[in-house]
Amino acid sequence: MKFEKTPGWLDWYAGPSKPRFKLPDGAVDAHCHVFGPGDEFPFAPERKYTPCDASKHQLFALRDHLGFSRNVIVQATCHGADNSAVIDALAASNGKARGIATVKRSVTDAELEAMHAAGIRGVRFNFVKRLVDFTPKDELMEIAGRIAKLGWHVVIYFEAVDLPELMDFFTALPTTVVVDHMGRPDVAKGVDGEEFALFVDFMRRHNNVWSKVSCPERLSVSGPRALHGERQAYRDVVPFARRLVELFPERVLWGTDWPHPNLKDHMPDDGLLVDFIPHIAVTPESQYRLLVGNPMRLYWPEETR
Ligand code: 0GY
Repeated sequence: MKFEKTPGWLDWYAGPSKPRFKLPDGAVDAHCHVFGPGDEFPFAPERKYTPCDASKHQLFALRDHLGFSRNVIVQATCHGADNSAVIDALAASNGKARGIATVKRSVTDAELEAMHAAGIRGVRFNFVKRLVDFTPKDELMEIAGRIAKLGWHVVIYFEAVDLPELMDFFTALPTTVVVDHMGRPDVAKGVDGEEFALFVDFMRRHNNVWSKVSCPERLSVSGPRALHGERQAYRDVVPFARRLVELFPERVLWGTDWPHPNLKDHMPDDGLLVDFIPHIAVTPESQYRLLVGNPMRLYWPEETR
């Protein structure tokens, strides 16, 4: 089926630079997506946007170009609860990818078990209103209870202003909980502001909560400018990510977010994004935990025992 992209859609950047930062051996890109291709894996009727295609082959080529070894592929909302594109990518990865699915209450135990065999290790609950329609919390809690039995975790995506209202639900989840993109702080409010303090407190009080210290390109106000010939872009996001890496070194993950859905003003150079990492994880030990130790413990525990 032929799909028309959402007007103004920015396609992923096809000529990423080589990062200067050398990723540690075995590094995991713990947040990325595949889109279609639409003629093979049609986008969902209930989607809020129609993206460009971004195939598994293109994702794996980026992985190799940047120096990653593995991917965690997160179901994007444009595919609704049809996880076939992610599962197809997992099957083609030679065990080098795991996945996060979106499921409905109607999913059967047999379907969940088949997803587990394919490499799915969690479900994503999305509370970003521009991306999804509302799902009742009792339905999500029921799903969380069922997937907990498989040893999966819950990935949550929300905007920082909504955290107070969602806190009781999040703290009642019976699994490890992984927050996308640091809970999307408004960086203009400052790393010591009340909003980010609430998020830090959430992680401090609940040691089942992890965070992806990802998406500076989405959160930055200062933008991609590299100053003084350096390759450090998105400087205003550094203090936020660095704070989480330093406070919770064993509960942070990093991902490219390729192919970067819904960006409005620029498409990042993924090589430059990788060069953001040594500014937020400043020692080889913290880099290893962020990129290898933590994601391996969560997604490939059988290889870390
Ligand atoms: C991201 C962020 C976004 C989109 C999705 O599933 C999605 O559609 O996650 C967004 O628009 O902020 O993590 O890719």
